[in-house]
This record gives sequence, structure tokens and C-alpha cells, in this order.
Amino acid sequence: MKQYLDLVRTILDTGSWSDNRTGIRTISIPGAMMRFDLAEGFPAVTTKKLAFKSVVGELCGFLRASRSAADFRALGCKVWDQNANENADWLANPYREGPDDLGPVYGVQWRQWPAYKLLDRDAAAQLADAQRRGFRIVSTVADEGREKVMLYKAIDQIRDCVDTIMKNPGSRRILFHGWNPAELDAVALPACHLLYQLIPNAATREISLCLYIRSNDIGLGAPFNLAEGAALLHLIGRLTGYKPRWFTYFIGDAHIYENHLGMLEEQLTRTPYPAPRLLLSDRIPDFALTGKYEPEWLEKVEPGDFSLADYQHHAPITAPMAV
Ligand code: THF
Repeated sequence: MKQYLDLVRTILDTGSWSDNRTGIRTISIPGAMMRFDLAEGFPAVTTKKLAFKSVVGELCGFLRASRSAADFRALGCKVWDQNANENADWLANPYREGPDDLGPVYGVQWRQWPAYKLLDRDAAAQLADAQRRGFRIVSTVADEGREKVMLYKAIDQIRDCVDTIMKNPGSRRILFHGWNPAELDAVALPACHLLYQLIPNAATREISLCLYIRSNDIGLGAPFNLAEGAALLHLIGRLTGYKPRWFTYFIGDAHIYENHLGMLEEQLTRTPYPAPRLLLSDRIPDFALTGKYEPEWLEKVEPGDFSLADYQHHAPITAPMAV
């Protein structure tokens, strides 16, 4: 993970200090990129101990469309507690459905992006096409004097992605998005890691991931999001019969919180260890071996199905999360 330390160094050497919503100042640079060859190893930070169980707990929660910090805790991940229960703006938000609620965050958008269509009631071909795609009529409405039909569907973006990898791997449209502008008013935190593009190669049987993160807390968030994206790519590769290869990680605002400086300066004094390997349990069907496509494992997977082999790391260090 030399690239991680290089990024920390670049931010400290060339970044600018500024204020933000949390009240804890950051030093930041606009735009950064890291690229990992997963054939060479898993991108786990080694200059401190990665909270790997928490990472895969969060991933399983996202894949199950969880919107409650209690669900994440039950999966072994406590990192959503503060955003659910300690952010004053969210506590006062009328959409918050009580303690631990996060609103329609990541997983809800990944698996149940709410889609509506307003169609002319006489547009028979459009109505038939929408219904064939899973839209259901929810009501009729008067729109500027014309009768319209309102249809609704929850879009499972991840399922659509893996289906496309199976049916049309040459597609350059295999992506899912966490940023739903229509629901930004109703979430504890607008998505940070928001755009995931999967790029399979049918000739080499390799699959790569490009991830865009609008705002990345380099001290706490980046190690988590890197491990999580790589673990997701391994899972999707297993289910579709592709070997995980390149993981390219793009950041918009790459920042370090003032109260993380000690943690990161300590890490800069440490020499990284070789990358560990990710192991997926045998119970997750390997399409390359079975030839059976079983996408329901996206929801069935458990945190215990993921483990790291040969993970050598320096002593644990942590720092507070800015809320
Ligand atoms: N808010 C802030 N300020 N930074 C973030 O990185 C962040 N997220 C998620 C939502 N809001 C955020 C939450 N993700 C930790 C890790 C990931 C987080 C939040 C916090 C954290 O404290 N990690 C500690 C301990 C982890 C543990 O033991 O479970 C660590 O040392 O890694 C970015 O997605």
C-alpha cells in the first residue's frame, strides 16, 4: 500500500487547509487516483490494522439494502452509529424514522433505486413496455388537464450489473450509482463512494472496477472503501466467473482531518508489508467451476464468507471520526 502513503504525503505537502460541515478542519487536494492490480494482492492498509470484519459487515449490509445502523451493528460494523444518532442536522430531519435510521443510503439506492414514470394513459405501447420491465401502476393523476398514469419500480442496480456481465460483457454501461438527487434531503449522509463501474473482459476472463468517491476521509474512510470495493469485485467475479484484476480508485476531494495528523504521520514512519490475499468461502458458488449462475448470493453472503490470508500489519492505531 505504498500508493496510500504516497497520497497521504502528497496531501500533506501540497494541500490547502479549509473549514467544512464537521467543524474539524481538513487539509485537502482536489482530485487523486490510486490503481491496484488485484492479481498481485488485496489492497488492505498494512501500516495499521484494517478493521476488516467491520468492512465486510458494512458490505453485507449494503448488499441487503440496510438503512439502519442497528442492522450494520448486527453484521459486526459500528461505523454508522454516529451518523445515525449524533448528527444534529439528521436528528432534526423530518424523514428520519427514529433511532438508528439512516434513510435510503447506499444499499437502498444500489438495490432499490426508486423509479417513477408518468405516462399518458393512451400511450399503450409505452405502458406495455414499462410493465414488461417491472413497472407497476400506482395511481392515475391529472397533469395539465390530461389523464396520466403513474408507475413505480424499485431498480436493483447491482442485479442488473451482474446480469449484464453474464449476458453482454462487452457493455460499457455496467455501473451502479449511489447519488440519487431526488433523495438527498432524506438521508443521514449523501453517498461519498458513489459511482461503481464494472469492466469485464470476455477474452481474458478478468473483471476490473473503477470507483469514484466525491469526498474521501483519507485517514479512516479510504482504507475502508478500498477494501470494500476490492471485496465486492472479488464477490462479483466469483458469481460471474471472472478473475478480479484492476481496481482504480478516483477521489474528488481527498482530505485529511486535523485530528488524524498524528495517526497518519505515525504511518508514514512505518514500512508497508506485502499485500495479503482475499479468500472467499467455498460456499459461495464459483461460476467458473459450477457453470451455475446464482446471483441470489449477493444477498445471502455473510461477513464470515470473507477472510484475509497472510495479512501482516503494523500495530493498530485509530482516530475519531468527524460527524
Ligand atoms: N464520515 C467521516 N467523517 N469519515 C468517513 O470516512 C465516513 N465514512 C462513512 C460515513 N461517514 C463518514 C463511515 N465509514 C470508521 C471507518 C469507516 C467509516 C467511519 C468510521 C472508523 O472509525 N474506523 C476505525 C475503527 C473501525 C472499527 O473498529 O470498526 C478505524 O480505525 O478504521 C466513509 O465511508
